[in-house]
Amino acid sequence: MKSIVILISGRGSNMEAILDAGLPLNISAVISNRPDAGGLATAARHGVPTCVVDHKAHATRDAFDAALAESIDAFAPDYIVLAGFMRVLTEGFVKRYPRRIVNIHPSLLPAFPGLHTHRQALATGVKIHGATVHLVTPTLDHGPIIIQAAVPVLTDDDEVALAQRVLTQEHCIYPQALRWLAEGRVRFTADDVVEIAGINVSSYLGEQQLLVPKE
Ligand code: NHR
Ligand code: GAR
Repeated sequence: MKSIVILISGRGSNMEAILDAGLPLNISAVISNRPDAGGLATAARHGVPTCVVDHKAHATRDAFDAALAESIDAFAPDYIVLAGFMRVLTEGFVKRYPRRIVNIHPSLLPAFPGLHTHRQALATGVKIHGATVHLVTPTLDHGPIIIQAAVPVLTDDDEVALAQRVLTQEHCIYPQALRWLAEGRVRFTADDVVEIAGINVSSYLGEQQLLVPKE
């Protein structure tokens, strides 16, 4: 069975969805860059080893990423799973784990990379928003896309309401993406586009119910 290490910075609801999904994966550890991350207690409750690599204890991004890599490598995971992990990783770190770092980003990439995606979506006036699971490359939020989920933006939405609607979908698509990785179904075309062996992802997405309000 393949193994993963999950990196978090906060609440850890995506991490918990992954722990609860019964995936055919060994979850070797949860690592947080913040000692006060709520997700650490949740991981411990699930019996998963935890550790903290505090970015504030390191003078540079290179020093933090070196310490993070050392902690990760002790578990020798197949994949590194970013679940609400809030530190941009250096090119050196990303290149150490080619196609082995996965992230969930709360927008329909390539729209709204970076931070405050729900605020960006509301300010732009998009009517459809969502979340993306992708592989991490040195360019922030630009790696090959594994799965996406869409939600409607409703007239009365504020950032909190929209974030909650997206988060519900995140908890569904992240375990699904990791199941495909666990099963060895994730392939890449010559252009680095992801294909899922044996699954038509479009039909999978077609099962989602977008709410279209009546007149
Ligand atoms: N690193 C690389 N190289 N590539 C990606 O695609 C990455 C990454 C590291 C994290 C997650 C990401 C997201 O899904 C992610 C993807 C943090 C920031 C950020 O600006 C941006 C994007 C993401 C995560 N962080 C600030 C920083 O200075 C700190 C913000 C904070 O601590 O609250 O690192 O959106
Ligand atoms: C999630 O919405 C995740 O997509 C997002 O932060 C939230 C973390 O929640 N990630 C980013 O914004 C990365 N920059 P969680 O800790 O409860 O999973």
